[in-house]
Amino acid sequence: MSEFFKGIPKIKYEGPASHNPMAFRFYNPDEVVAGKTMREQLKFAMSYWHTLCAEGADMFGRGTADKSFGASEPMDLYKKKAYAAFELMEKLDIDYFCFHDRDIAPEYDTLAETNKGLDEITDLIADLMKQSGKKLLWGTANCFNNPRYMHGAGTSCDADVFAFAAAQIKKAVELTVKLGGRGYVFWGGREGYETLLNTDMALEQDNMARLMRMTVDYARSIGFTGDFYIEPKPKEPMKHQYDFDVSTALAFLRKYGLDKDFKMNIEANHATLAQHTFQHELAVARINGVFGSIDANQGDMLLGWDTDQFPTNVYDTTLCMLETLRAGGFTNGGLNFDAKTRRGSYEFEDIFYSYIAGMDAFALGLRYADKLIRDGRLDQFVADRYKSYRSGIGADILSGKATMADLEKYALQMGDVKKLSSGRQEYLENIMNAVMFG
Ligand code: XUL
Ligand code: CO
Repeated sequence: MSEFFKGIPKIKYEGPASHNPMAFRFYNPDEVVAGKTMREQLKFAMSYWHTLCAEGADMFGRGTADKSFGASEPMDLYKKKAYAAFELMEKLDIDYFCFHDRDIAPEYDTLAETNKGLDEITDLIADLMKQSGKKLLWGTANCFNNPRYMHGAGTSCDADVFAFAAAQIKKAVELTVKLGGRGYVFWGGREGYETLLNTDMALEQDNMARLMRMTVDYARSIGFTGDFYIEPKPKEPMKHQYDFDVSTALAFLRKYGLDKDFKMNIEANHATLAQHTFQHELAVARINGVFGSIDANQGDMLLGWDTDQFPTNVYDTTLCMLETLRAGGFTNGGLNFDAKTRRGSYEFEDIFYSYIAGMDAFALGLRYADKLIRDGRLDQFVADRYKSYRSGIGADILSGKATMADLEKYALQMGDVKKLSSGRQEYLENIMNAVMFG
């Protein structure tokens, strides 16, 4: 197969002093950080949709980047995308990829014809995976792009649409298993509403859960042992999406008994759209045992939509990796760059610069998170802050020994709370800077 990214070499680690734009300065795949190689800690994945498909179109203009790869007819185009995908992963030293069904093969007029195309392309992808050793992090079905999903997929008011979505997801699960994927994602792109005036919210949510339960049961029956993920997002494209944030998605999973099979796939820009920090969403998942995988990107705080930029903010990547290390690292999950080059960054080189920037930003984040943990001052501060629960009345509260009456007696004796400790936020923020830049 011909080379698609001509003139771009295999990207190697050259260290912080390097001025070579086609090199890593901080990502050194085989260096051990926090007990594992950076490659194992970070588990970078390429997003098939942004990388091979998105051409930079926005609401006001068509695409600026040409991703036709010199192809003239649909199947040829998607075969070329597959070859290009593996060339890109090889050159960037990325071990994993993620895809939607509609990213990898054309959608024809009938489901049968579309599925035939998927079979052919996944045979090719399976071969390329075997040759290269690249792995599938997760697969998913695109149940939001086609007009049939205008009212939702699993939450559509039309049972025919529910059936079609189920058939599409069944196939996507089969392909995920065929390619050895360790995860399957549900992102409810149209699972929400524009107005409650036309919406039966109770039925829609019950149906969404039904579809997930059917998917889990079917996937387990064909040997899928990986994780299912919900990817929370509060809005866009819908005014309100049911999987609003981690807390909301978790309540949904628990209500329908899906919490044993599902974890979260947390995306930075979705967190900020929900008015949370990325770290908040990761922490909520971690403390509730549903930390799964990450869609790595960043938003623009001056804009109110999902800009899916490549992540370069090192404070955010550091706090993300801090939560990831605290969660014990990734098991089936990893860091998928759900990110696209800006519309003006339209050349193939820009895709490489973007991935290099994102990978280096996360490599720095991992290095700094490890330093912060080894430094120990942040963790020690938090442990000390709650020390009143380790003895006396605090210990009695935690053990359940103290009753309301006991606490009243204690409070009456105290008269009032004497002295509180300072939260020391600025002191802690400065410790973070000292550890990162010291
Ligand atoms: C959309 C988004 C999706 C999911 C997979 O905002 O993040 O690309 O990651 O469907
Ligand atoms: Co995403």
